[in-house]
Amino acid sequence: MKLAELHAHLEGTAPPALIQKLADRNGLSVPDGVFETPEKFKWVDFLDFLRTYDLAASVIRTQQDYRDITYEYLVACAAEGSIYHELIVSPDHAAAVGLSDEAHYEAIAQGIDDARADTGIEARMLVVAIRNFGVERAVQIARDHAEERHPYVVGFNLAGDEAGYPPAQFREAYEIAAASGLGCTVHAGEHAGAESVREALTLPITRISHGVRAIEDPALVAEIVERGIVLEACPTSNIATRVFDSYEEHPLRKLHEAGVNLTLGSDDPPYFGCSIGGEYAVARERFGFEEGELQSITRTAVRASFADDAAKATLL
Ligand code: ES4
Ligand code: ZN
Repeated sequence: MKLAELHAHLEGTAPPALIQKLADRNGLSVPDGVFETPEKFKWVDFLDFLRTYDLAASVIRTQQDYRDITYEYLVACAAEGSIYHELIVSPDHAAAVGLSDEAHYEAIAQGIDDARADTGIEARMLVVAIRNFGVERAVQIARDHAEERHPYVVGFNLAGDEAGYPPAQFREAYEIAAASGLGCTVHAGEHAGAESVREALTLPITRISHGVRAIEDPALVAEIVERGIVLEACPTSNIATRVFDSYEEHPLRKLHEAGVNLTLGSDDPPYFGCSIGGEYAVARERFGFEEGELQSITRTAVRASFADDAAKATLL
């Protein structure tokens, strides 16, 4: 069984033990309020999660740190049977610790190359703008990647506070990113509803990060199917952040039955208590997906990935 994942935030893949190790190595203490226990991050709701995430990320400082996070995540995923990952990487987090974009991507690329050498896994990066840093910053990030960029940077995403910053505000950033040849996806339909997904569909995107609250509007689901938009569903993330109360309430199966092209992602695995292997297990055990359907989820992910065709051709 082969797995693939288009939706995990790189800083959000580092478990508490790795965050502690990086802090120690950098002569820092992990800020108060990051850990609930030595094994568990502490957060109470989505906005608090974003705060905790930024505090934990503040001890990730060096190229070695970014290489190690990338390597450790990909090797762990390879052990679960995964073959391909798109890692959401944040120029804002790199800038906050004084790393240039070039140094940041070179370090992550080294982690990808080392993980490939040891396990055969493949990965690429999606650069992300964080909504709550504003429209101008998002435009700047799109411009910064429009002309020259690391060859492993293949896409553009938008994350952060969806409810406070609707998708259409970021149209200019998306037009720049798409025109420059980056594949585009956007967080929508997670902490805001169908209207946010509808707005997202006016951007030049081929995928939506989450998008699952499209289920609130059947005509919108039909449009997603008709346009072949791929949803990067992260069911355990959605339960953890209370988008849905339980797996029983989650629309994964309904979206699949409506004909939506779905992929699976872990989003921020140690924060939400999940992994890519775990999400495939959840799809099988809680949502009744059969082996053939799970394999088609992986094929959808490879097809919808923003990697170049030569890289994709080696995957399936
Ligand atoms: C996110 Cl800004 C950010 N970081 C990590 N996970 C996220 N989910 C949505 N926005
Ligand atoms: Zn996400």
